[in-house]
Amino acid sequence: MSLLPTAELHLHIEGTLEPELILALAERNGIELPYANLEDLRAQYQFTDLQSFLNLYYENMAVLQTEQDFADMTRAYLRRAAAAGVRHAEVMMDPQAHLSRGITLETCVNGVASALATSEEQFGVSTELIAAFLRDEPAEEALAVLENLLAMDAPIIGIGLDSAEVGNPPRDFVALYERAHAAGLKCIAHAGEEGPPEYIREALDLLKVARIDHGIRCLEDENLVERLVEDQTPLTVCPLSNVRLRTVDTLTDHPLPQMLERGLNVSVNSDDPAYFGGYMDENFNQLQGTFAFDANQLAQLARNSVRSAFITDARRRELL
Ligand code: ES4
Ligand code: ZN
Repeated sequence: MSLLPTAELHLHIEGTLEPELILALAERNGIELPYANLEDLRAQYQFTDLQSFLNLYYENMAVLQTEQDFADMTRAYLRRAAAAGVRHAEVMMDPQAHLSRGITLETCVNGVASALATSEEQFGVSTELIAAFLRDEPAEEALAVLENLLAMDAPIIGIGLDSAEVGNPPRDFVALYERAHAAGLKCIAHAGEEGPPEYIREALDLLKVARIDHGIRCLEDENLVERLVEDQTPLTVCPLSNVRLRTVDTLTDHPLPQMLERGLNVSVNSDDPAYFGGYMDENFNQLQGTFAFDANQLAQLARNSVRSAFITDARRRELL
């Protein structure tokens, strides 16, 4: 299958840390990992739900110590994304996951941002950076980190909300999002991945987000679906992620075809590709193998990603 030119809108840069790079950075930084070798590490990648993945995801971040580490991880993603047909990437990072380990905001932000800055020239992939906040940590902490990002004039275009969803509803983060809106930042949030449709409503009504990350559980609420169709709210769906985190049983059971059919503005994204079995191209390949989408459906998915991106109309025209 030929590669579709796409925008990747739902991507956690820490989720692109491949096992080989984890071991190389551990070696470079003299960090002891609880795994003897690559095979041992790879054996950990069997998840039962979101939390079981997050445990390993946060643990593996221990190897990220210097700006160079963050830049190397980011550059590896951009190279791979370009090979997967991605032409524009909006990259989330989790500053709190690094601050809590004693890594400064400057180290993690500048490291990621330095690789993003050369991406268009190096890989033909335009980029934006989004700071995501951990919903299973106190909202006051998130707000303090946002203030620090603003004070250092961090090159972020927006904010997101991620980590363990159930029990950590959007309504707890109203002050954070009010601050972000006032600062002119774009606002997105994970909702309806493991959490109920009500969380999608809260993200829209209380946080006033422009996009929903995942959103697949909207299908349980007919009124919500109608609203999302009417407003053409972008839903950044991650098929391989949903399978690996057992949100759906198998790819065959994934609601993406149904979502497309209903006229929802859905795009395909890789989420944490080093953990979930594939980058953008592999997501499309497996969707194609499972659902045999026709050219129109494939083009619609690619077009949805471009029209939902935080880019200028000029760049949008280049990509459409
Ligand atoms: C995440 Cl798949 C997913 N869901 C929520 N938070 C996350 N952080 C990284 N990947
Ligand atoms: Zn995600």
